[in-house]
Amino acid sequence: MIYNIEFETLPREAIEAIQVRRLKDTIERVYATVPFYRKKFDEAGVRPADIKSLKDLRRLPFTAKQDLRDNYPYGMFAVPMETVVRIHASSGTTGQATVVGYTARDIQMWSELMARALAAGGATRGDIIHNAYGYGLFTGGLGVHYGAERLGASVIPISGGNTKRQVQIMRDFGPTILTCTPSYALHLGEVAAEAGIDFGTLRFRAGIFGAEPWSEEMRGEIERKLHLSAVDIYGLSEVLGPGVSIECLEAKSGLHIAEDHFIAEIIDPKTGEVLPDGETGELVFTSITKEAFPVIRYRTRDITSLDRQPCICGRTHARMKKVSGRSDDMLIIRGVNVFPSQIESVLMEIKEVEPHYQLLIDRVDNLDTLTVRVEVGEAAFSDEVRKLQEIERKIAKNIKEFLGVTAAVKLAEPRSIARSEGKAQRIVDKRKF
Ligand code: DLL
Repeated sequence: MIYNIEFETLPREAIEAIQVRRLKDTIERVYATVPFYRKKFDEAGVRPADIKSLKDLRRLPFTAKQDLRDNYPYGMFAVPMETVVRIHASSGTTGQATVVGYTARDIQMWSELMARALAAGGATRGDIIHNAYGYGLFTGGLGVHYGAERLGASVIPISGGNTKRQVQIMRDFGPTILTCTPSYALHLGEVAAEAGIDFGTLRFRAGIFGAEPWSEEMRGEIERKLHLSAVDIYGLSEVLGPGVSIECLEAKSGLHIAEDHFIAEIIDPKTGEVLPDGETGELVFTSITKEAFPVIRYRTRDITSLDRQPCICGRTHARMKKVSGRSDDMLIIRGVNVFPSQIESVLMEIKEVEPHYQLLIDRVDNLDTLTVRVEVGEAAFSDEVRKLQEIERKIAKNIKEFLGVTAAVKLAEPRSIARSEGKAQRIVDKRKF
């Protein structure tokens, strides 16, 4: 179902007309209210009046995560604190957390975009949404929550953790839509199985999973194990939270970006040059409706490409490909660039292994080493050692053949790799740079 038929199906020219108008307003506003932007624009020699078309956006400087850190906690806010009604922060796993704020109108806009997203993922007023994204500073829990209420669905605000209890609630309350990270979805499946509950007997129809990269193969695994249709939802705190883009249930072919609120660009991460549609690079967002925390050309570090062709579902907003990884998560192993998601795809093709893995990177005698730890299923684990070694060799061979890197593969016992309640931590890089 299309939640906002008027805005989600606008012809391209109309989308662009809205974008230009809102972009001009935003640029004027941030120039007047955020000293950081005024200084950057002055240094680049651009005045708000110079921004007359979407192409002119390119004249503006980028904003990076470091800029937000330098202005920690509230330096990038464009409104006085009295009008800020909510504060969130990004997880901060890769350094100091960044703080973001919302006015009452921002929260309304976010709820609208999340209602659109949930509807695109298959939710309706009649659904019961089991929301296992974490509630708190992380935007996942509350973002989905407000969207679910706006849509008129019933939301179970279960948050992450306490997995055994979650499984009981799933059985007793009959939820029909599951929202959580893809790694936590798999964990819920395992814990349900341990408790003797078959996901196939639950009422779930669809799952709306995101907040971390997951491959097509992982989607297949989740759909098989959890007996539901899985769609991908994307977002980041700095730009909004969840709801920046979403796959539609009909096509599952790229994530529709809410283009009436965000302008997306793809750039070459090295040169900053804007790349044409279809080319892969770093995703950059400019928010054009946010009041408290507008961002101008924010570099997400996420790697993807854009497609502006209308979708079979009727939505006209540009689609971004499933994110293949972050430019700062890209592993460079002896000079070869590899994304963890590519390794995931290779692993998921091997039927004996489970979707739980860890990548350990180290440097021994000045040479990078990659060790892939992956769990085997119960059945394979009881096989002879020789058979296990054969599986290890097969995985190493496939990684070498498809990705060009040499990896040491170590099969791990079932359930031996730590499970996550939110974003999975799959990379351990011990190299000192
Ligand atoms: O993860 C917001 C969110 C919550 C999205 C719930 C979807 C569902 P942050 O904690 O700020 O915000 O992390 C943002 O997570 O730049 C990506 O690198 C990654 N990410 C988010 N969604 C996806 C996805 C939330 N669907 C960072 N695929 C982003 C791949 C994703 N990566």
